[in-house]
Amino acid sequence: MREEKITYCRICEALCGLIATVEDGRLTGLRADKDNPISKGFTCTKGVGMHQVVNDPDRVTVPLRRVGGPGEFEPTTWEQALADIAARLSKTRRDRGKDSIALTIGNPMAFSYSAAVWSKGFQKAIGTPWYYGINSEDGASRIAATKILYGQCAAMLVPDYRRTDVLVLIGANPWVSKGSLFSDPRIREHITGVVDRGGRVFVVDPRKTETAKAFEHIAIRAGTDPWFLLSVLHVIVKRGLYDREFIQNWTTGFDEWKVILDRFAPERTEPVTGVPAATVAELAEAIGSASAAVVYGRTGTCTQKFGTFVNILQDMVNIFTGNLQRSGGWIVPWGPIPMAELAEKSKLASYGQIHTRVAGLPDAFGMLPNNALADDITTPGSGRIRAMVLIASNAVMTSPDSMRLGSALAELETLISMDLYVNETNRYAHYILPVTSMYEREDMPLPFADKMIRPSLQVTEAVVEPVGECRPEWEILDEIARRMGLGSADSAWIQRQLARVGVRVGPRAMGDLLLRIGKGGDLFGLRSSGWSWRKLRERAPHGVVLHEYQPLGRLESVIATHDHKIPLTDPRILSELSRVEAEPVDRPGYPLRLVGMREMRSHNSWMHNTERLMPPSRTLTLRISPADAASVGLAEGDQARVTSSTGSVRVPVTVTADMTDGTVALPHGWGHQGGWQRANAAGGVSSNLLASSRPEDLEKLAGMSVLNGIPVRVERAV
Ligand SMILES: Nc1nc2c(c(=O)[nH]1)N[C@H]1C(S)=C(S)[C@@H](COP(=O)(O)OP(=O)(O)OC[C@H]3O[C@@H](n4cnc5c(=O)[nH]c(N)nc54)[C@H](O)[C@@H]3O)O[C@H]1N2
Ligand SMILES: Nc1nc2c(c(=O)[nH]1)N[C@H]1C(S)=C(S)[C@@H](COP(=O)(O)OP(=O)(O)OC[C@H]3O[C@@H](n4cnc5c(=O)[nH]c(N)nc54)[C@H](O)[C@@H]3O)O[C@H]1N2
Ligand code: SF4
Ligand SMILES: [Mo]
Repeated sequence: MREEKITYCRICEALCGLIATVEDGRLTGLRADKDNPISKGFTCTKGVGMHQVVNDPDRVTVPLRRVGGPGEFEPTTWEQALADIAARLSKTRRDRGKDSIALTIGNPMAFSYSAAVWSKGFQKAIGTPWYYGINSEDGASRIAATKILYGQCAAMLVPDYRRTDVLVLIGANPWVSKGSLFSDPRIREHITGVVDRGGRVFVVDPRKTETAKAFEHIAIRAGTDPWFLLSVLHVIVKRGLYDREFIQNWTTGFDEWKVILDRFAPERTEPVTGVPAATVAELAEAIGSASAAVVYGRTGTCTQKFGTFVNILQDMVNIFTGNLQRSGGWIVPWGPIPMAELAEKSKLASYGQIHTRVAGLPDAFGMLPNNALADDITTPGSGRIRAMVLIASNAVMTSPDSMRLGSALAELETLISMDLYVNETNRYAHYILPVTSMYEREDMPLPFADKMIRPSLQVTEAVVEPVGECRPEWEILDEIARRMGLGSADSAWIQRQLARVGVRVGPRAMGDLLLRIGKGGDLFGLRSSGWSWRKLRERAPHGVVLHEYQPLGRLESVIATHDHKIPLTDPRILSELSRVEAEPVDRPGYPLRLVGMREMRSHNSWMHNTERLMPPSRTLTLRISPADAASVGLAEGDQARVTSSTGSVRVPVTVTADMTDGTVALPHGWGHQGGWQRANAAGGVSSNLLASSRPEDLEKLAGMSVLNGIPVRVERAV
């Protein structure tokens, strides 16, 4: 039997609508859903190729138990696995304390509403403070910057580029990434729309990226964004392009900044950043004279040495020019589901509420940095991690200093993983439990509900039955907690409230409830225009757009500091400024700077095992400028040796004028040694062998890993 089912993609934040073809219960194809009003027929090659992951013969579809060295597994039964896991975790918890068990969460968890909520519940049930994840390689600095400036990080801001005149993309490549920390499957059309309306789009990036090629590229030396943005602010202030009234009403410390910015004339920073003073002035003038402008940065500015400070400076450009919470500016979006309120109530919207044991690094949104894991596992003392549950994580590939983390994981008494594959991280696990993929589970875009450029709603049912013996993460977590005698893993805030009144709910009932009580909800019949899960499935199976443009909430709700003013001279901001001013520009022995690069056919480390995305012709190369290549005698295809203070890798080069002199780029997530045969055969190296997890090398305010702007040396490999 052949059926077509309406669903949506959950690989990246665009959440594109898809039509799944199911033949005799098997997912055989995925294509764009032209009737989806949010994505209107857009998809990418990964989205429509995901059925090859679902049906991948290398996928883990039965529980696996380690029987030898790392990566040596044999199949076992659920009963055996669950009984032994519960016994081992119970013993560790009893003998060594609740804080001897940690959870480590990977990126795909954000896309499963049930797993995201139940993982927090499991943490609560165990009673451990240790919940690690990839925020430190992603957006912890964005969270920290938001908290420092606005006194809250529950409601994150997004660029309202559909109504702006000037958009500045700094450290983001949405033509490939499809945007992040907001959802917009029509991002290309919408950003192109800025220019169509007569506006301008600037792309500040050390590489002439796919996005930069489409707009005005400002080539910058990697890691020098603080100097660049300080100069943009300098010109804005010197030329009186700031919004006096806004600054007066909503900030403190502007006068101090006027004095500070005197030191950052563009002529002074040009030798550091490589950006001509005239370009800085032109950009500042464009932003300052536009009726609406917005600066948006992403991983390129988040995961660098001054990541939080750079995010603050980006916001300061938006703030100085009065573009905060203004149409076409930097805004808190309208959300149909009360996610910000929930995050606030459940104390999830935190920064620096808890700290890692050894290096004392702060949490961001309740998540501790992965880069602290190796020390927190290997350093003796109370609270040392002895057992760990990995959910959708490939930290060894995606966090810095892969080798150090791998050997630390090998020391754990118990390591459990829930994943689609045997990857480079869970090869050290004692058990790998098979989980349902996105097409074997129902879903709603809970964490993204308040980050939509066009506020919308969509839900999906599972389109096929679980492959093999796969189970959803939430059920597994619940069952382990139950067998450990801890009740269940449904102890997230909302569920605890319901449990108090005697209602125990699974994910579906919880999701429906959140939907119905939100601004887009039917309030259980009180609001006839509102939605419930059932009504969405019946009347809007392709999804529904609730607002074509963002309704703007009040500024008071964005700026939640005690006086409702943005503290521009918070001591943390000023201490980072001092560090920037003391920073030596050149690192002896490491003349170049390494940055990352996302590719259309990769998704971090986990989509390298299908024929569609990894044809035999595809290889990993280092991108280098013609001048830098010539200076060390490298020609196209030659093998280079790239060396940082942490590690050294050998990789062939692509010589390209897309690279700014002084910066080289290497995609991450390659160099596989897992159970994925095609990925292993594709070769390459992990760029994170070059990144440091030494505490002194991390970003100061959020503990970010420095993945962009790593000082390196490139030579001809012998
Ligand atoms: N050098 C460098 N490193 C980086 C980055 C960079 O730009 N440069 N980017 C960073 C960023 S932004 C991120 S988000 C991280 C990602 O880091 P991770 O989340 O650690 O890595 P992924 O490659 O996304 O792999 C996630 C794992 O989840 C599994 N998986 C997929 N779907 C599911 C599912 O539905 N359930 C379960 N249980 N498992 C699933 C996959 O098989 C894979 O093993 O990488 C970071 N690392
Ligand atoms: N195809 C694909 N799409 C993805 C992903 C993927 O792996 N593949 N991953 C998803 C995830 S998890 C995330 S978080 C998002 C990330 O979304 P983005 O951040 O938009 O993605 P990147 O391509 O990493 O863009 C970062 C850009 O910063 C630039 N850059 C590096 N260093 C510097 C610097 O020092 N200064 C400046 N100004 N720029 C710098 C890089 O050259 C790069 O172009 O993408 C998501 N989408
Ligand atoms: S852009 Fe993202 S959400 Fe859309 S199909 Fe591609 S991977 Fe899926
Ligand atoms: Mo990410």
